[in-house]
Amino acid sequence: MLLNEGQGHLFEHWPEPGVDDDKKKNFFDQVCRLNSSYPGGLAAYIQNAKKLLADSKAGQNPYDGFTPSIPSGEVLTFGDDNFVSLEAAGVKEARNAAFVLVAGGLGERLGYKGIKVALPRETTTGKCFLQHYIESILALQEASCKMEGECHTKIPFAIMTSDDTNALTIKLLESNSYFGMEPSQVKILKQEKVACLADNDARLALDPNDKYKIQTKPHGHGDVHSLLYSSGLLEQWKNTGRRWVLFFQDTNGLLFNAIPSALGVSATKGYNVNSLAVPRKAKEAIGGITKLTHVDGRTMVINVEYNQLDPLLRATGHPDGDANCETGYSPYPGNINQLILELGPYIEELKKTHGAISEFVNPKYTDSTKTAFKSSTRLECMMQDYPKTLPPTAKVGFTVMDAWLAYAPVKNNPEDAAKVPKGNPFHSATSGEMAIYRANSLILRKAGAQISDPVVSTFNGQEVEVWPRVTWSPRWGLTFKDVKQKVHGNSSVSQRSVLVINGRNVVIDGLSLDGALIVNSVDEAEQHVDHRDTSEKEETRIRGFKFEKVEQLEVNYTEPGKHCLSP
Ligand code: UGB
Repeated sequence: MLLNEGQGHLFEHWPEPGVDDDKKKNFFDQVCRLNSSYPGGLAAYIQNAKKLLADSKAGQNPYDGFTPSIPSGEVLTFGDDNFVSLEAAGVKEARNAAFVLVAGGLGERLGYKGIKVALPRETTTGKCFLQHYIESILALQEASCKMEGECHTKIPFAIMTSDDTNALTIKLLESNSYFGMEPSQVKILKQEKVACLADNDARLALDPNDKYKIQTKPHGHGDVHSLLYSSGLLEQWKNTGRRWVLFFQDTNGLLFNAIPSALGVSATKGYNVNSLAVPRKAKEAIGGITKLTHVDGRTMVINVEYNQLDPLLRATGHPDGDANCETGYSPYPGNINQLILELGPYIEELKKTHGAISEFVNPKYTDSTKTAFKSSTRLECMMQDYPKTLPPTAKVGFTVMDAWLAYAPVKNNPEDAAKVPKGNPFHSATSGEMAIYRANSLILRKAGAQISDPVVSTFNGQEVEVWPRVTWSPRWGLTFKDVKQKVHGNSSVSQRSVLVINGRNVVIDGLSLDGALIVNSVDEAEQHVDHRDTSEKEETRIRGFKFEKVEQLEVNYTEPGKHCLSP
């Protein structure tokens, strides 16, 4: 097969039989892995690569023939009656859901060496992203089952890892007893890398350090579809009555604020595909959801990556390109890569495609003749491109929510974050943590509590609002209705306060907090940390501050019942 596909160069340097036989066997083992992990096998990979490389050389734009226009979708307003009823509908449906976390990326942009799901979501409690995600799924499971009067459902949770993240993800789960989830609920799917391409003829590149090894690189988060299909998980989920598959990314600490209502939208609108989106600042480094109309009449509502949206707009009669409109935002909502797919139609589609996703290639050429590459390249794919192969009858929608409520990813290192244009979000560890406190403070405010205004502070060159450090466990505040029922209007929290709420039945009544409840009460809560200070832990350096734990009041109730906490 390799010879048929023009890969004879891979064997040119091979010595006669009997020499290096073990290494040759390892070579074919790798070829087998590369062959079985790609829909259609390695031959299909090489053929797809030849076509995409030829298109790239010819300067063909994948959006040729398409005109972009502003799409229309569901726009939700946090806390209004519609939002509250959608949240209730979503919680009800949650017992029919399965969750999929794509966590194969290493976070090179963040400049953090560990796995991103092990990073603290916020440093008041120090709980990591993975713990928060699992606790959120368990809280949904508990609430959903309670609503339906049953208690058997276990919501499945799949995690896509890669060679870069697999061992550390498993270790994190095992050393923390799966954060309370039953181990059988969790399925790990490891994505394989794909072969690198050395030239325009799609000749596979050999590893510079090992002539019996094909060089490989990540294929992208789009692999999740073929892995779910080939693992048989989707059929298994269908057979146990699942109806929805919810995909999400590794470091968005606000995401679960949006899940109940977005799932409610999917269920009430009957969407086969529902993408979550937030208002997006022009040129912000997240994809824009766009309606594309082809000259042949086809239309689709799809994510257009940030680096392609601006040129596409300029080429189709919008001389300002990707620009903010009168609202101060781009008219193209920002894709936050949280997809809700209806399982039945999803399986039917994957039976046809086996999970293959539309791919792209991004070679860096040595010069304008485009004949040679600076370094090897590979095909890539993105999970949000799934709708590209769907028939026009598919119900594809999207749901827009406020960014303060739903989106605060941790992607950028301090230096890059500090260079983000003023007014655009930093998407750093610093802003990701501050966004949690801001969202929780705003939710408490909306529930009627008096929450002081934030102060503005600069950490690692990023000016952020510092709200009271309010954080709670998902079981306490899963939906706005839950929070509203548990917070009475006669409560207040000052800016310098820390409030950690754990436990489902805590009611906040008559609280006047100017200090720390459960965790730390400090004047200078955050100590500045320079990201170049190597004496600090890496996870602290990338956020630019740490808590000085001076004094704390922690109350543990071992018996249920009414307890009164006196000043
Ligand atoms: N990931 C994998 O699991 N495997 C891989 O091979 C690669 C990544 P990035 P990206 O929400 O801000 C996406 O690198 O791809 C996981 C959208 O394309 O953080 O640059 C990885 O672990 C973009 O439209 O993001 O941009 C992580 O969980 C916009 O929505 C996830 O995939 C943007 O995210 C995303 O990987 C955003």
